[in-house]
Amino acid sequence: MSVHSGEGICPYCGVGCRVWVEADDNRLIRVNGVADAPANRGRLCPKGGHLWRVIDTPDRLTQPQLRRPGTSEFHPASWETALDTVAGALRAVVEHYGPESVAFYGSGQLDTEAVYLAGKLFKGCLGTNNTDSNSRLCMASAVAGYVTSLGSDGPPTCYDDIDHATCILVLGANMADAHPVIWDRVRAAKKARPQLSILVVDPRRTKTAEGADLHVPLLPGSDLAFLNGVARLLLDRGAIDRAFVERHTTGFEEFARFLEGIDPEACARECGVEPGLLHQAASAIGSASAFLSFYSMGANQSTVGVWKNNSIINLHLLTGQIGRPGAGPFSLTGQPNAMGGREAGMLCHALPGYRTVADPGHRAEVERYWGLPEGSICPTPGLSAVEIFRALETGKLKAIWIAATNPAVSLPDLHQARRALERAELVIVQDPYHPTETSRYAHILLPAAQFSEKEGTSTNSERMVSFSEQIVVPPGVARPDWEILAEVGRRLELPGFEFATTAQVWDEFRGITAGRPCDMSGITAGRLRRERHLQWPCPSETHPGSPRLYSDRHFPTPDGRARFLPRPHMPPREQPDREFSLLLTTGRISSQWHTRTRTGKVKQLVRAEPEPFLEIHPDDAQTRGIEENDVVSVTSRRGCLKVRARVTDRIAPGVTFLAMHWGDLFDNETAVNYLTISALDPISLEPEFKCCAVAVERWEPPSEELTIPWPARRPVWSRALATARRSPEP
Ligand SMILES: Nc1nc2c(c(=O)[nH]1)N[C@H]1C(S)=C(S)[C@@H](COP(=O)(O)OP(=O)(O)OC[C@H]3O[C@@H](n4cnc5c(=O)[nH]c(N)nc54)[C@H](O)[C@@H]3O)O[C@H]1N2
Ligand SMILES: Nc1nc2c(c(=O)[nH]1)N[C@H]1C(S)=C(S)[C@@H](COP(=O)(O)OP(=O)(O)OC[C@H]3O[C@@H](n4cnc5c(=O)[nH]c(N)nc54)[C@H](O)[C@@H]3O)O[C@H]1N2
Ligand code: SF4
Ligand SMILES: [Mo]
Repeated sequence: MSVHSGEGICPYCGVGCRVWVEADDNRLIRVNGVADAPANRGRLCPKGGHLWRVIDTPDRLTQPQLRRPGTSEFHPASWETALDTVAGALRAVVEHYGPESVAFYGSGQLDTEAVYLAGKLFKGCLGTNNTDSNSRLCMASAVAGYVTSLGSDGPPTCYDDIDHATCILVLGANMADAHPVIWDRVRAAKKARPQLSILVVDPRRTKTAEGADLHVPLLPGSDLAFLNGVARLLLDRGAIDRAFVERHTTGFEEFARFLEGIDPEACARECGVEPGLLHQAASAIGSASAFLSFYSMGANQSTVGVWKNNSIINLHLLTGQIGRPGAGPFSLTGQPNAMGGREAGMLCHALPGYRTVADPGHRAEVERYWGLPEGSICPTPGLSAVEIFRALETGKLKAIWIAATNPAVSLPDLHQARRALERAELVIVQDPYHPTETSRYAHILLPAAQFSEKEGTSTNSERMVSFSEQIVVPPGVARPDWEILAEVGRRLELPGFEFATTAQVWDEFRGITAGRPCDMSGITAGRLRRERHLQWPCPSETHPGSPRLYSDRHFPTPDGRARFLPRPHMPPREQPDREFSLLLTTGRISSQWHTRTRTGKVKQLVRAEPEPFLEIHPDDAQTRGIEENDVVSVTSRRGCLKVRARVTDRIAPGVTFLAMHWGDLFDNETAVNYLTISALDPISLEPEFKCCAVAVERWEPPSEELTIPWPARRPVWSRALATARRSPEP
């Protein structure tokens, strides 16, 4: 028996809980919270606690696999063969169709080392900015909100602010289910200081809303009306920090004029709530000595997602509530390393160190750092997530490399996304598991080592950069994501992929952040391995790290001032009508993680909520003859699915809710994204997952089996495949 143990960061949510992992004979046997960890102080939620059960499962992908053209059969291949095939196929596609014909679609679940190398490979060396991430479905609106209002991305706050705040606004976030360990800290603060006021703005009476002093159950998509109404009331009450506004902001006069045209009564009508709720919210915010706001997908996943972010920040600027303990706009990050992805430039407009491809100075700096000729990096942003899948369907894009995300469940308007995957000439999927809904479309499957099987670095919601140790050996020949990317770079004979260790990749990356707002240059690989975690900015090796940004009230805009941005209310893209008379909103439940490739295998978690359900208000159920547990069909302009009804007054009349977790690998065609709309925020290009119009009816006949047709065409890279096959198999 060989018991060994080590520490890592939970690979689920952006809270970033530090876990202590124990293994016996290379199998995980226990996961506990680390007592002195700054984020979780020993706590874990049930997903984290059951983590050890999801690593060693029968569906682990242990060997690279290649698909026989025109069939659904995969056969195992050696790494040599698989990597030669990937390199040969990418080279063939780029030579035949040009660099814009390939894309990398990654995720906030890749470690920073992998994201950094993906960017270097595609943006630096292959010459295409088509690298995007599922963060486009998630944090893109928050990124653009911070950049436009404050001058740079990066939450200015930290978790300890909870202990200093006197008023906490939670808008479009269900913290009790989605960021449970942080919600525990909010609850503990409330218990210690009952005068702390908690406001929750959410169309549903969630567990989070139940813990609030004030719940505003606004209609999906009406947040701008709410936020502008509250801002107007703050102005009327004189609850404004004039000195802060004068010294540290621009655009106040224009914003005040805009607010003069705002009628709080009309705003309340737009939100479908009593005007008194807006007055109560303004009173709580206006009288707070430290005002902290948390927001997440209810703000971001909207065609006005960036504007919602700007309008939340407007409230903080009006009241001077930023850059000091207990105050600030705190966008909650979804995934364990979505922050790292932002820092390393995964999004299609970005470069490492919060740089952009559009900025000639930024391009030149990165080209120099990478030792590439001037002009190597393309000056125009690449395709974003939804655009990638649109371009795959039209044939503009030919090849896609997908890592650490399951787009065949998580993209909006899923029938479109699946048509795109079917049409693609080359699909490479890099995942620890097979099959997944996405891996079934792959031509080449690359087995990824996952949590506890590799070392790596990630950044959580509060800018805390943390190191995770390798504790066990990956199954079969699975390898860390960064190693796979580096191997392909070397096979393509590209410069700059000669790394022997994870630490070398990290040290190269941190160097490129020097002098940038997310300066991590003082966070060396050695320091991270000794000190375990450090908060950026951390510009030197003796710097202790920074819990907060903007403590000096200086913002990274050209004039050093934060900007007021007047943002009028705009309705969601799709409105209910006679045919599709209800609004559908979507989100999470506490026991499951995204598309269930891991949490769906833990019976203790599955038991909590074994199957998908539609939340519908009793009035809407009654008019449709629907009773609790009836199977209902939910239909939008894009698709239809059948689930059981949960009749509840936790949701407003006219609104329905489905969780995003169920797909159709283990489940029966119940992916919510068959229904959702792919309308995008024009600035952040984030889709409107939180609002579309649906019809709901009672349903009886049995459901049909799902079949996915396999592509039959001969792809342009099939020669590469044929050559590669001749090399010996394992
Ligand atoms: N258990 C669990 N936790 C998770 C995840 C998971 O899959 N499972 N995923 C992680 C990830 S990647 C993310 S991004 C986060 C997301 O974390 P959250 O954003 O908190 O989660 P959601 O449930 O998507 O949405 C939050 C709330 O927004 C509300 N909402 C819908 N429309 C609107 C609207 O127009 N306005 C307002 N104000 N509210 C609205 C919904 O009713 C819902 O309660 O969770 C992370 N944590
Ligand atoms: N309707 C609706 N749709 C949504 C949302 C919503 O609120 N409503 N939310 C959106 C948001 S915010 C998000 S973040 C997305 C999430 O959507 P996805 O990213 O598609 O969901 P996951 O199930 O987390 O997929 C992660 C994949 O990575 C694999 N994986 C795990 N660890 C590793 C690793 O170390 N390396 C590699 N290579 N692979 C690994 C897992 O097995 C899994 O297949 O969904 C989006 N879709
Ligand atoms: S709160 Fe998030 S990071 Fe912490 S254990 Fe739960 S899922 Fe993991
Ligand atoms: Mo997310």
